[in-house]
Amino acid sequence: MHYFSLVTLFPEIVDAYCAIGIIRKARAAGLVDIATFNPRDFTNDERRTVDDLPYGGGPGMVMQVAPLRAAITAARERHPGSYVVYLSPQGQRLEQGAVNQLLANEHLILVAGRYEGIDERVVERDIDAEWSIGDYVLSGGELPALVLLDAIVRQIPDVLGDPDSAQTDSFMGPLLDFPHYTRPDTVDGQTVPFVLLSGNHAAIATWRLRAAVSRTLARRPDLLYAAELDDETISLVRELSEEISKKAELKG
Ligand code: 4FL
Repeated sequence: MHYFSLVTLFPEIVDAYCAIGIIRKARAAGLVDIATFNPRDFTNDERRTVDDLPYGGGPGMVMQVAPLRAAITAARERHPGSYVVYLSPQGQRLEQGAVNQLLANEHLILVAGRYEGIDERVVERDIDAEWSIGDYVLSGGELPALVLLDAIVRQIPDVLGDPDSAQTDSFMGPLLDFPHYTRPDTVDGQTVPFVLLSGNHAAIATWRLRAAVSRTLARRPDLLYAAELDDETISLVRELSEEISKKAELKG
């Protein structure tokens, strides 16, 4: 069993997402246990205050230490081996490699903050790691926390019906995914590449690898430089990049 606790002022967002699709099935199968902790439930004042003005001035509000720390502490009590992740624009950029490593924790506590952020003393004392899902501004950390949760749950053995699909998706290898098609074979004059209808599995595998390399070269060449490639892929990269530079010479 993998335990996940999400610390959020908006548990409804988390509950809604986790009640559908792959995550719902993983919960029903007893593979994951997901709970939410709302800092507002750990306040003592009449107004259930969770934030206050920033020291030093400036716009917006900052989440206070006490309710947030109490929520994280309550989450820790669910299950030992807690590892606390704060989703924030100041974190390291999340990639598949980090997702796969985070999977090793028995109990992940994901802390979602509001945009102006949380009191830094929580980061200092209560947070083990800070991760960002990308360089853009959101209204809160709930979506990033769900992005991370979703990415991790998909990697838990037995969660996906087909054990191959976690392996063949983009970013599990060094290449982007190849294009996909389904019935009908012609729609509004658009056809499916003939080889995919041929039943020749070797030819299909070759076409798909070629399409994946060609796409990766065109859209994300950075992935190819970073990766260790097998010999077949290396020779395809050479061949297809020569094609691309010849086309560029003709145009230029
Ligand atoms: C968190 C953005 C992680 C990107 C607002 C509050 C954020 C975020 N990655 N924006 N948290």
